[in-house]
Amino acid sequence: MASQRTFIAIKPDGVQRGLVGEILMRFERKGFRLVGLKQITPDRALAEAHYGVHRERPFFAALVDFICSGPVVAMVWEGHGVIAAARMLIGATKPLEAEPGTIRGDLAVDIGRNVVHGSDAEETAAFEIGLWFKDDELNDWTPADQSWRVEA
Ligand code: D4T
Repeated sequence: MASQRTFIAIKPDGVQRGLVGEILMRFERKGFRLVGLKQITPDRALAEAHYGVHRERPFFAALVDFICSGPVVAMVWEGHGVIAAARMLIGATKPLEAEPGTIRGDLAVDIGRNVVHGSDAEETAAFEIGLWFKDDELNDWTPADQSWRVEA
């Protein structure tokens, strides 16, 4: 399994509800490594670019308003299979259908307030990381206990 990077964002509802530590902890405990982290209140251009694929959908305007409504905690996580694994940790888009034990299954009830975003594929991960982060904001590092996380 190859090492990958994915873009994860704690949306304004997660920040307002004081869930930043809880959400971060789930990725950290799983064994992934944090290579980028910042808090940013997105402007409309950033939010519209991020959700550009949904431009024609009826919920687009409300979604952009929501994402721009307050601070977002933007992160890049790295590890073996992290893109799909992060989506599993996050759970289904509709929180009432998300499995207990997932972030949305445990912490959210409304699709428009589903607390966290995660890239859905390698292409979107590369696009979203480039959109939210400059290269020099990302850290290449190896945890000292790496051999206790993955077999060589
Ligand atoms: P994100 O992109 O935020 O990780 O969510 P998902 O990947 O799980 O889901 P998505 O792209 O289909 O939706 C993006 C974003 O839009 C909100 N949304 C979605 C909404 O408010 N109403 C809707 O009907 C849908 C489908 C929630 C997530």
